[in-house]
Amino acid sequence: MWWQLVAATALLSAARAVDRNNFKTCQQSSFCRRCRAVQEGRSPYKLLLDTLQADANSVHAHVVNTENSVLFTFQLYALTDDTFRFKINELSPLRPRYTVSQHVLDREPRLARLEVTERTPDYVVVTAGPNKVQLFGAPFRLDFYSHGTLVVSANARGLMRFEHLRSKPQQKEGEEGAADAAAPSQDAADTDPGAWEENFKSFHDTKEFGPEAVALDFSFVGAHRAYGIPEHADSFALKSTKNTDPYRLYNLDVFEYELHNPMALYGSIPFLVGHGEGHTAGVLWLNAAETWVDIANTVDQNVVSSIVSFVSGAASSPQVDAHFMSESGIVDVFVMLGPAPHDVFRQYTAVAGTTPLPQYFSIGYHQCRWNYNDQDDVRQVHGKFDEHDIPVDAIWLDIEHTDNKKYFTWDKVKFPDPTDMVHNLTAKGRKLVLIVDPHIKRDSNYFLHNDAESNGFYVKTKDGKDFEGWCWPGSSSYLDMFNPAVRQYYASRYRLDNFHGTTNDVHIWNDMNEPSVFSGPEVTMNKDCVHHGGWEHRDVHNVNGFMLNMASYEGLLERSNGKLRPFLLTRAFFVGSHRYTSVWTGDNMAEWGHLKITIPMCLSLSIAGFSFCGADVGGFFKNPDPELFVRWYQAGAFQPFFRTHSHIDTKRREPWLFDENTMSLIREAIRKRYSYLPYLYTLFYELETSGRPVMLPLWAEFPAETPTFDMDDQYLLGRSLLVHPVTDAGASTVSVYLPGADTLWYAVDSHQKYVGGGTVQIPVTMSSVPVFQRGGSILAKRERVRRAAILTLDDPFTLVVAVDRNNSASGTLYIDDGESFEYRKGKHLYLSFVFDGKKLTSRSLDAGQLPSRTWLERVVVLGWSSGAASALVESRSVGRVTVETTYDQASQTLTVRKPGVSMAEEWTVSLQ
Ligand code: NBV
Repeated sequence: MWWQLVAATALLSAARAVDRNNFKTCQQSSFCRRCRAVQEGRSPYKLLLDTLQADANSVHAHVVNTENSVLFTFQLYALTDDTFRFKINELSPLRPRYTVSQHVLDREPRLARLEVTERTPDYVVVTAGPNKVQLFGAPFRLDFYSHGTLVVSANARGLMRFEHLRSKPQQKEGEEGAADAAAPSQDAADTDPGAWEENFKSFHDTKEFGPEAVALDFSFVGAHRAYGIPEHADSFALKSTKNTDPYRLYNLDVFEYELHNPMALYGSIPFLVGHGEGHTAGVLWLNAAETWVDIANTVDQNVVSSIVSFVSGAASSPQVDAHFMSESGIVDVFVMLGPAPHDVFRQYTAVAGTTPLPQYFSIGYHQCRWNYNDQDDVRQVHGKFDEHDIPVDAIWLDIEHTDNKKYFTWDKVKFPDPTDMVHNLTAKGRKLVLIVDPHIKRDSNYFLHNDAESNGFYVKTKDGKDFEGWCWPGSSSYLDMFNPAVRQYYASRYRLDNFHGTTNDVHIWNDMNEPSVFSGPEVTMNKDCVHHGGWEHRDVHNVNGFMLNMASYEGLLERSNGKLRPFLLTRAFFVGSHRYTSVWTGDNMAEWGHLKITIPMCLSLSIAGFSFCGADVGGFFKNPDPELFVRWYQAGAFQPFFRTHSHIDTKRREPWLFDENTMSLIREAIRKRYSYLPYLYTLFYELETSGRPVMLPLWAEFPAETPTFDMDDQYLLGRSLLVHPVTDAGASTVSVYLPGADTLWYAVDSHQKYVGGGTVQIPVTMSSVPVFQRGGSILAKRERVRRAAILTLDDPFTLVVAVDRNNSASGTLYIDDGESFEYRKGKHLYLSFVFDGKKLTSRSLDAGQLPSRTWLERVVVLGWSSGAASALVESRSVGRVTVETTYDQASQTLTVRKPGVSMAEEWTVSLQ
């Protein structure tokens, strides 16, 4: 069968390009065609201002499509923190339309007060704090103002389209398709032959409910660029789609994906950030159906006229226009008004939630391969890490560890004693991560299949039968995670007494959860499949992987009675997935272009709430040469999730299989990562508490610096480190843009000082990883090399103080037990460090307490120009002592040796 062929091709890595024929273009998708054909400036939608009513937090009114008189409800809510939400739905739909907010928002967004401050026959103004929305009647348009400035406008171009549910027209005998010739209509939804059924390749989509697309345009006024809407293997700044397909959001398993195109990939977050020199704003289009997004930048091409001119009479200003088009669902939109980038990030996470602090081990280095063959292989691999003094925190097992791809089981020959294997790892402070795919082998000897079949837990076909598709195990069915009983059942599979061979030190990797179905249209589930609640797969496709992750997370949480933080990795994702799991960018290749794309791909995810992101280090397909491999390790070491992985057909590539030099460069890169773990962990804590992404675009901190708007080769890790990995073969220099004319930057290895505000050429050798610490920052490191991250928890810290132009600096450090939820009950330390040019002071930022044995081993002051100095340390435990210092004139580095204070106490170090 042909899908077996697909599976077989997946195993061979001969052909090296995505097979575009497997995936739809917008033209091949009837709703996208219809939505994209809507002409600008002719919107038939009218907001009936005389129906508008207001209460304390919302206004509601009716909208009419003047072409067919269909009525819609319109609701606008003011939310706290400069955010608005509006919803449009049919007033009397033939059946309820799916709202994904019920599944992905973990709590109702907090409402703020609003009032109607102006009413005219043409428009109404709704004010909430410093912001307002001007609601225009005909044509319907919403203008969002932040502190008096127009920043986002909805339907300014009149591209709105809301296809109401309708009864299927009677088909005349002998006629193909369902378009009703007897009742001529202007509406493409009535005339499009793809409206009531659609074919793609050999697949037939029976569209029982007919056309039901929703679409709307948004203009980001003053924005130079738009970012976000992951996942695409493309530049961070979104490109104009005038001459291409729109960016597509439809979770798909795209075999051998290509770079720099708008094709869909494994996950979807329909969140867009518009950024200009003066303002940043965000739009979340909360819809889980297949979605396409057109982008137009006025900065690049004069494709649309700026709406500012007709709104305010002002001369043209930069603008980005976006057009969201979804196959079904409702219009549910959050407009985040900024004004600064960090405001938008916080506003987004106030709606979608933040990432809970991960376990400390999970930000260490992960060793994965499809597959480590057996228990002995696993033992040897982690033994070799010790032999070569390379830290590693987890060994991963791919699908071959199972009994014939039956997840939650073991291949008993290759893994006869998994418990022993896990203990061998944990004895060294390490973990095991196991893959669990969502396809369930239809095998009457498989308990999971039997349970699922007898309880009716599988996703159904439109005829009510269990849906069957082809995947790794052969004929498979898929648990319906939209059913709470299924999620509960699934979660309980992770209980230690249910999942033989696992312990609390075994963590989980959810692959293929788009879901990948080899025999399905576009390698996924048929859209007319039916989920719990009667929802078609069409409605929920993009949130499918999220639901699986949610159930897995619950399972991992429950197995430790809520004590330990679960660690998960996912391939598919949607809005909010970051609350449960980390993510990687799927099946990339051992090519330089794929190394480069890791930065924009992870940045796009980061600004959409998903910071815990990484890519397969070394490239999944093909064999990296030593240079590429080293450079990828160096880059990966500064990305939030750091894991190597490789295809089953590639050569083994554990570091010691390379020449001595290559191995030592890899060792150096991994050790460097470990030295920064305290800083990275602090960033993750601050991600949970403030929503600030771990990986940041430079414009997040330097919003007015236009050269940063199109940057794909460098980023900030937290606010204090600027990272520009080497991503070119044979590089001898890299051009690094150091932002901020008033900002100082220090190369972390040489301590050389640079003044920001331009580009510098940095010479590089194979061991160089160009990373710069920002002047004015203090960050914590741990410099002792251990086998694994959790073994360093009691190790002392080095504080690196990088002074700014005023000789001052500040920073934070977060410490806890690295694994439990006790930190939320105050069992942690969250410290603030302030250096005023003479004295470094440590204070607690909150009431947290931790019986910690950690202490301060070293203070390194970068940019110390006053020569040798003495250091007086004061604290309750050490009293007043003078400690040794050394000074390096050439690099202007003062090192204070062994202040010896406990991190759990308040202390000062004074330099004279
Ligand atoms: O489970 C096998 C692979 C896995 O190694 C990879 O990381 C996933 O992205 N999986 C996909 C299935 C098929 C790959 C061709």
